[in-house]
Amino acid sequence: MQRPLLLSGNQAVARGAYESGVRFATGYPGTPSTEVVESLSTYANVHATWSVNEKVAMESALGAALAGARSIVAMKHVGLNVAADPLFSASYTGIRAGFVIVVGDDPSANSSQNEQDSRHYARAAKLPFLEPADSQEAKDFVIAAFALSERFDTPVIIRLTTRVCHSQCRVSLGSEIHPHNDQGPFVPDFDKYVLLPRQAVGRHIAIEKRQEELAAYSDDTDLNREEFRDTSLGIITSGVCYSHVREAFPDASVFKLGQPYPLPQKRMSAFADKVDRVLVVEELDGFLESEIAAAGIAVDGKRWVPRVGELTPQRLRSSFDAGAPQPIETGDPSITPRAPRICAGCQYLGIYTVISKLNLTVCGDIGCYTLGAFSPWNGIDTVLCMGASISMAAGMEKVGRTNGDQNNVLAVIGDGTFLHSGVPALMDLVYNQGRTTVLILDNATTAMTGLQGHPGNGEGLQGGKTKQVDLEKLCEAIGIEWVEVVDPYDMDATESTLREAIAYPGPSVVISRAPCLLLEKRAPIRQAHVDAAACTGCGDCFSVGCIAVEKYQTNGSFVADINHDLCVGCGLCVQSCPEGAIAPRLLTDDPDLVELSLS
Ligand SMILES: Cc1ncc(C[n+]2csc(CCOP(=O)(O)OP(=O)(O)O)c2C)c(N)n1
Repeated sequence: MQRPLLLSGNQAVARGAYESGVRFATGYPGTPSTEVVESLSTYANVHATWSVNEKVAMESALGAALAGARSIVAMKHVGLNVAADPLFSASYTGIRAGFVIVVGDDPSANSSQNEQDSRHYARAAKLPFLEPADSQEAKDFVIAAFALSERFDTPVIIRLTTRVCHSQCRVSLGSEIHPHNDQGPFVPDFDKYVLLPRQAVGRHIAIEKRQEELAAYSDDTDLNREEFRDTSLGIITSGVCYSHVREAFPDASVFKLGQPYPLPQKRMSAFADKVDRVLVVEELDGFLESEIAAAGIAVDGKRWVPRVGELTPQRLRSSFDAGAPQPIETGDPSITPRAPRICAGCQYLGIYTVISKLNLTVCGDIGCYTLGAFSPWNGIDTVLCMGASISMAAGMEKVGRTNGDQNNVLAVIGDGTFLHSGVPALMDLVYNQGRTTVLILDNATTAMTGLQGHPGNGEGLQGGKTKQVDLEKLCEAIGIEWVEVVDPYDMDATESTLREAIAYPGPSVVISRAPCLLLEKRAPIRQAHVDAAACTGCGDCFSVGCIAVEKYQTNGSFVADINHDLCVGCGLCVQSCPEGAIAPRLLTDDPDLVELSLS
């Protein structure tokens, strides 16, 4: 018997998959679920990959399940939108070996563009979902999900929320790894796997029957649990809210749902009969509340449980006492708030300093570069979802966002996001004869979610180089006839190339290429220094927005100074100073490094 381990919910999901004998794991990075696939990549006998996007991930994991190997796919909530098309049809094909879909919801949108509630997908696609409350359950429920998947021939969703994904708890490990449930090679089954219209209707009948069987199972399973205490108040809840309920209402009776969908209707009615008043406590939408009310059980919930933002025991209790949703708690006043900032010396500093001079409407996208929307650049006008920059810019352009003979809409997109969902948008731009300029920020990684590999850098998840996509050739193959690569640390050259691209009477692509500084952490070879006597305090260097450039007061006026704990010697502030008061200074006399610093 192994000792218990302290695991995050994500690591525990991975462990549960490993103990279930999972053979194929894939997904797409995104907070809060990134570490599921990352952890799985460290286990022996698990083939783990990052897919290019969530739709591809869902399809390849289903393919592996149909080919007889237990498979798991993980993504964040908005990723499930991207994968929604195969999700709905995977419900119809069913599985051969167990197939588990992990989705991480993000109440309070800590790292997301919305607060959507993925539970609606389970109902819409007629799939069961399990909702663990902590890391131990995360591991145990994944094992249960594989069994459920194979018993009912269905994909099973594990729904997590940020707090469960990232909190660490003691997890008792399985004493032995379950043997691989290898179902052998793919066996054709035309009526099941070839979803043509007639087959689809046949499968729909089967899925409705499966729903009834799953509902009966939900009434039976010990994944759902009644806890009777004081019966004047009965609370129905699931996931992390269970812990909040136990803390805020320690005496209340609780029906804890581990398999909230389909609902255990009979047991729920019996629970309601035994308590005086039934409350439903859930984060985000009133999903359970409407399901339970539709089953004819009188409940109370979203009248006072907040729909917006994460719950805490305190917020839950104060909302209950007030009889109305209370606002999201603000942070601890003794902690100074720290806004997310672009790293010192990042290529994006130079890019947004240039963009802010061009007087363009900028359709942005999702990645570290979204931070260009903030001061001092105010360099982005729209952010919607991954890949939307190019298509939104194309739409704006079509209805006249042009200025004489110059298009004044720019799409800005990272290399990872371009490969995720920007490529079809670029193809559409060419096909529909747009003339938008697309700026691809190639930093050779998926920086925002933790430096994952993607086809643009050709780095595989389990080590080793794979094939690398050539972005210039890809754009040319799509039909872009004007493609230029710029060095973002040369702001003058970047500006003139962008101006040329914008004036070009056709679609154009500028690729800004410089590796993310976090890829290769090394001591700087040179750093910027300010000659305080020459600094006039004009503030032009602050417009670069580098956190290493600081203001300090001397004789009643402000001058610039460089924080040498942060400066990486990128030279952008040097270029921004009209007085020549900032200069690079070498930190080494090693001739090889000196040459490197000049190249
Ligand atoms: C559909 C979807 N999947 C995943 C994410 C999480 N996510 C945010 S930004 C990003 C990729 C950023 O990579 P890149 O475009 O290369 O920009 P970088 O952060 O490197 O600047 C991802 C995966 C998301 N927001 N939406």
